[in-house]
Amino acid sequence: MTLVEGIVMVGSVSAIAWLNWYFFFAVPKTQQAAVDGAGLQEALVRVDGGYSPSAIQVEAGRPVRLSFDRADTSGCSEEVVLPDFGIRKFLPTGAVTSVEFTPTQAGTYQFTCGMGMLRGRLVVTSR
Ligand SMILES: [Cu+2]
Repeated sequence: MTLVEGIVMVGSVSAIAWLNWYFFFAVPKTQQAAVDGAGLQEALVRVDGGYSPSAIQVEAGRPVRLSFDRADTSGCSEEVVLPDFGIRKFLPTGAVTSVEFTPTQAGTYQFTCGMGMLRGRLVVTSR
């Protein structure tokens, strides 16, 4: 094996290890949604190769507005899906698109891109 081949191999192995860690073990930072005077729970999620923040905490029984600010142009992120709330929405690049719903049950609900590759979580706590 040449030196270059060795470097490529070590590089590939560490890239694969990092990807596995990133997708399966990284604990997303949970952000508490802001609550306005009317009780609406709002969070702004940046969409740029992933969701940031990727975990949002809200309370059950109050309306939620998630606003997705899509910065990237990859086809992957052009849709956001919240299957538990029956929501599938197109996100134009460079725009903020909001979805509104009211979670009634505490639990953890996923939101994903149209293909289920990008993932975020909505953590619903009981009041
Ligand atoms: Cu995707």
